[in-house]
Amino acid sequence: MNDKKLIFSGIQPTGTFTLGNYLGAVRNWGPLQDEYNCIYCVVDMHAITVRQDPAKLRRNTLDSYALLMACGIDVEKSILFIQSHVKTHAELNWILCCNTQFGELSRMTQFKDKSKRHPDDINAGLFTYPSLMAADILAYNADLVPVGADQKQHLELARNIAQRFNQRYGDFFTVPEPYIPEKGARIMSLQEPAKKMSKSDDNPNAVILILDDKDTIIRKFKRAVTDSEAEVVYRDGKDGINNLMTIYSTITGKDYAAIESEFAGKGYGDFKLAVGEAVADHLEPVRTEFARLSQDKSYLKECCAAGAEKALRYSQRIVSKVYHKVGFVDKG
Ligand code: ATP
Ligand code: LTN
Repeated sequence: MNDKKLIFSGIQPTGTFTLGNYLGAVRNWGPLQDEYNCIYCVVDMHAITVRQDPAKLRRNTLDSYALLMACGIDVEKSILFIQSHVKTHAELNWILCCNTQFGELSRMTQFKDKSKRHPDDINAGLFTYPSLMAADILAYNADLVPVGADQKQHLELARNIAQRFNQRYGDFFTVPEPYIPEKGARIMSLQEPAKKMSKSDDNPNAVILILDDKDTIIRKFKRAVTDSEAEVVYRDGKDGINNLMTIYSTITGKDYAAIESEFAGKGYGDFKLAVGEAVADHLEPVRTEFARLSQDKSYLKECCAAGAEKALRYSQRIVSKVYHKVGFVDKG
């Protein structure tokens, strides 16, 4: 490759992407392609840390791949692949698991949250999820990882794992930096604005899916939980309105002051409608492109195969060196 810095990021195929996934992560991935070497991954191995229906997971994985393309990832510029297609992730995961502490994993808030949500299936994969995420990143020696704010803790752990490995075996891994957007890094649920918007929320009204049609998007925004005042201002304690203002600001590029004056003297109804329309119009091209791409399954599969081959070639070199460093006998 060239001397540009390397970006790596991943998204779970646990359903259609939400507006949170889009604004916090995926929307930023496309524009990075010109300045960096980019590697993006649909992390199906992470998805099975919670129970998945196999047929649905298969469908969601290919759909997620197509959605990433529809959101602007160009398979000619970036490497785009499915995690389970590239065996180096699982191989490096084991070694990194042996360099991750039980105590570190126990402190992960995502593990605590998901254990609470699935008390009957607190499996070892859910616990070691962050080691696999570190393997995804370190298998390419990525410099930067663009994610939403909720992934900051996992990334800190990936950095610690890299540093620990480097101390034990000699400097080898690049210690990756998080790349978190200033605005949109934490989009909240429309129904419980103190909670993050999440793909796996059971309440469909809490979540805008990026493939929702215009009427659905507007309806969901109209029902968004706000407060009993009637002032469109960004202020502590107004979680619902703050969230809508963040969404509107991220989509339109207007700052909070401009939004406040645009809606001065108007009610929440007008504001919610404006947010809904702006979001729906912004997402329209993504929906159209997804519909086009998802009709051509054989093209998608070709892209997946080509992406996996490139990812394997790249990561194999790094993981072979790791095997040697930890003392595994070379195959010769
Ligand atoms: P799940 O509900 O299945 O755990 P999720 O919606 O949290 O999934 P992930 O696949 O875990 O989504 O995350 C993909 C990317 O989207 C990550 O970079 C994550 O930080 C980002 N992201 C997820 N939710 C939000 C949100 N509400 N606001 C901003 N970014 C988000
Ligand atoms: N844990 C991430 C998904 C993920 C990821 C990664 C993100 C898996 N591997 C590597 C960045 C880099 C999440 O979004 N929940």
